[in-house]
Amino acid sequence: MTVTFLPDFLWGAATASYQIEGGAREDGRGESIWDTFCRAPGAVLNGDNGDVACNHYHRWRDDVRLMADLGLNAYRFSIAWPRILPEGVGRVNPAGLDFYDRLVDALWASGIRPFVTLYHWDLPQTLQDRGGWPERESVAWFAEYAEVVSRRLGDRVRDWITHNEPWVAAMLGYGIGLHAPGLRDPAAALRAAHHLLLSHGEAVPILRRNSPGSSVGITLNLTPIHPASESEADRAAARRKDGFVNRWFLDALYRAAYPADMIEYYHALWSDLPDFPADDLKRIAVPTDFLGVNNYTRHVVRHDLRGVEVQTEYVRVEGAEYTDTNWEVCPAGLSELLMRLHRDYAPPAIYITENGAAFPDAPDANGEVNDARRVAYLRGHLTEAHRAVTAGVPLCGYFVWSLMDNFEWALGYSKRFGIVFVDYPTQRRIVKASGRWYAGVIGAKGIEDEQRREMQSPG
Ligand code: IFM
Repeated sequence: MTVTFLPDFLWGAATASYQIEGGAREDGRGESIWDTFCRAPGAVLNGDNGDVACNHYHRWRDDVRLMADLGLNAYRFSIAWPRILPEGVGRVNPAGLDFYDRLVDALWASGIRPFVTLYHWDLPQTLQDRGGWPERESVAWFAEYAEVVSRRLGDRVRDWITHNEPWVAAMLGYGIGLHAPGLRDPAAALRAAHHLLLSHGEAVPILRRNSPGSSVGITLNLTPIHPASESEADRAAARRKDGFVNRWFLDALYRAAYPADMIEYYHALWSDLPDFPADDLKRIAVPTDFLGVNNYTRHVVRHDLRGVEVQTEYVRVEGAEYTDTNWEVCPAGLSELLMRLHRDYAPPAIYITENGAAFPDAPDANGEVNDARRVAYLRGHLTEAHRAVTAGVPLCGYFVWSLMDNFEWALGYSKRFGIVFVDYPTQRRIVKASGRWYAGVIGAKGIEDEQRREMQSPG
């Protein structure tokens, strides 16, 4: 099958500040919660940290050239809050702003549209010391940060993402302690989630004022949830999990209300559940221009009273392919998700802001990285994305996660998601087979029929 996207479709790759930049103590950058978390014994696999990462802080010019060589017309990256405001609020660090200023200019000069995420999890440590996201004050801290960044970059950045995956930041960071700041307090996690959403609502008008005519949205991690069986208990478990991960955020953003079934469920679990004022919800549901969708897999769940997350347990699917992070490869889940978002929430535009897979890649004897499984994964997902477009979903772009291998949070450098291989000791970049394949897709504005291409190719 040949699958063609519209000519103005955005073909991008995504990264995040703490995962690639390094330069952790340079040019006045303050500490983030991830710097602290990485020092906690046992928190991150192999004791890895983001001090150097992909050294993008120094190699960014080469990295922009690499993106141009791949033919990308968009690049999603995040800004490190502690580079801009080392103490989180108050004193601005001009060198931090200069770094992103130069990056934005270099991207445009190469014909690459910068998609800027304001928050991809590196909260300044000083703000965590004041309680972090569970504190209502965090909304004002984020608004100040959004103001400073958009005043400087707002004339050139046309696309803003307020937050990346607030579910992960709140639930893994404050609920189960798997991510920074490593707290285990589910009620605090819900407060954090609420403030992340509210801070989004506060930031949208700031970005619109300082960056007139730009598009503003938020990125959520969204996953289709399927019951492991048709039993009533498993179907209820799937609905609960869907409420926990997907509807809690989508309903707040698009319906100005948290789902009633989940409010009831949480109240039964925790007596200290805060009230969520209706006025907050109205502010959260401020109209936006697009929804960013991060999707990697689907989840199959069954009811389990001991389950860590809302009394559910993940079930492994017999015969299915799994990636290196143990996520099922399920391309059909992506079209299912996109069509559901369009039907139930109707965002004016959707971008797939992350999609990709970790596999244990290594250069072969010729120094090439033949990641055939990633090529198959991307081909499958792009084909499903196209199916959704055909069904009327306003999908405007696709960002592969990730441009290059990087720091995979609690899993350190053990998982490789890049379409470009990073040899960490030398910092050499090697474009993987998937990177070359993706460049071909971008050039052709879609996926060409492989058999036809093989028949046409000489020999
Ligand atoms: O690496 C992360 C990214 O920071 C957020 N979304 C999921 C990716 C893969 O786990």
